[in-house]
Amino acid sequence: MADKAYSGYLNPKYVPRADLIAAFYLEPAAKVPFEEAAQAVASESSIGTWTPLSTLSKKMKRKLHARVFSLNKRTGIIKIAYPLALFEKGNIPQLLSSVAGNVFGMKEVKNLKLLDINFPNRYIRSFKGPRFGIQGVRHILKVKKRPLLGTIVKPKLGLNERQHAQVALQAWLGGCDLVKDDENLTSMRFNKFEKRVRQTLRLRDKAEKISGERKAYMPNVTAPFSEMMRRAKFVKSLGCEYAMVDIVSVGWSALQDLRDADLGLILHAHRAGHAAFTRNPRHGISMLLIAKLCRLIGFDQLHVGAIVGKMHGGKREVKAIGEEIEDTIIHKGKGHVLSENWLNIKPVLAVCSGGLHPGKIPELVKAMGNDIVIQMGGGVHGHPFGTRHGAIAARQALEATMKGIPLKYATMKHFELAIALRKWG
Ligand code: RUB
Ligand code: CA
Repeated sequence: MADKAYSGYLNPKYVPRADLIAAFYLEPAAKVPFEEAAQAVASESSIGTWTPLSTLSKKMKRKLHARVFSLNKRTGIIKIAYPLALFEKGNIPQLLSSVAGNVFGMKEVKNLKLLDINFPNRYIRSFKGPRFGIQGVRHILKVKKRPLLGTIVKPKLGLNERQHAQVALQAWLGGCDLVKDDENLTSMRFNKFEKRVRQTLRLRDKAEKISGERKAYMPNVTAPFSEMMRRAKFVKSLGCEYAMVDIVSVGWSALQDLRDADLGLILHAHRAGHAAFTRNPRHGISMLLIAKLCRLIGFDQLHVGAIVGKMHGGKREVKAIGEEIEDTIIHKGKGHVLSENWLNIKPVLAVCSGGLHPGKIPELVKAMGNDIVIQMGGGVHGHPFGTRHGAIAARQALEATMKGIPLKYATMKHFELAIALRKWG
């Protein structure tokens, strides 16, 4: 490499083979040439610093430095190849400290977004991936084809343990398969974790007996690491199938340990907080990449966005995330910057949630297909006649959608749905 700190990291002729590839969107700072900013990113995220060094042999430098092998000033997209030796296998925090570390704060860049990573096979093989995946979840819940129907107990905070369990019971009896805690409900003064889980699971059993269907509860085990693990083991000991975690607030290291503990729980990932770094199209980390990390680590279900709901995230992006966590071979294009081969890592079930109600189901299923969880909080509990009728309406809308019957015809037979559509459209 030449002596300028950031030179020697650009090689448009380089053809990556077993490297890890990262694609970034890059806007250089004022007066910084695009090539220099690109090389600054490649340097800082691999082996370099602001000045040339005498501490590393030329041979090791050649072996380990990253290479910008593709650079497009018009689109701002650069692709960097990293030798696999730069990464510790099975260590997501280390990966992020490298390719998503110092680079975002460098003065050479004005904006930088990590869009996608292609993981080499050897790296992928160092992770377990989901234990259950889409088929495993379907098998446990005995739902073969249709989307799963879920609800979040609402209000998100405020109910006591008994009220929470009662709301869950009504949702299950109305037709929901899944009931979950909300992201900020953990163990509160007015609603203690253990008491809530015991009472809710008791009513889950009751709902199964009455309805003849499988029903599941997803308690939120989010907490400092050792307490989170204790809560996960506790729910498992009571015969609960799931644990739900707020992946961003809990952090990657804890997520890996939770998965690696192999407790036999279906792991549900709530992504609250992701938009702090995924939403800006020019700076941060893409939600697509967050989803890839969740699949590698081994979450069975992940919130991906609902397209037609209340949260940011358009059709192209949400569909691409859905494909990324579901398919084995990912091709470039249509929202995927890089390709991927997931080998034998199982597919993750996409959860569509946020601002949904029965009237949104046909459009959502048309965009996302059947392998999703359709989750609605307000869209069930906000029904004018209450939770039970709200869940009935949602299930009616889902069954009609599966039969290809337009909802406006379905309302002629189903008054709960008619009331829901009158309220929400
Ligand atoms: C939805 C809800 C979830 C959001 C999060 O409630 O509580 O936290 O889905 O967003 P409601 P995302 O159905 O009443 O809107 O799923 O996009 O991560
Ligand atoms: Ca929520």
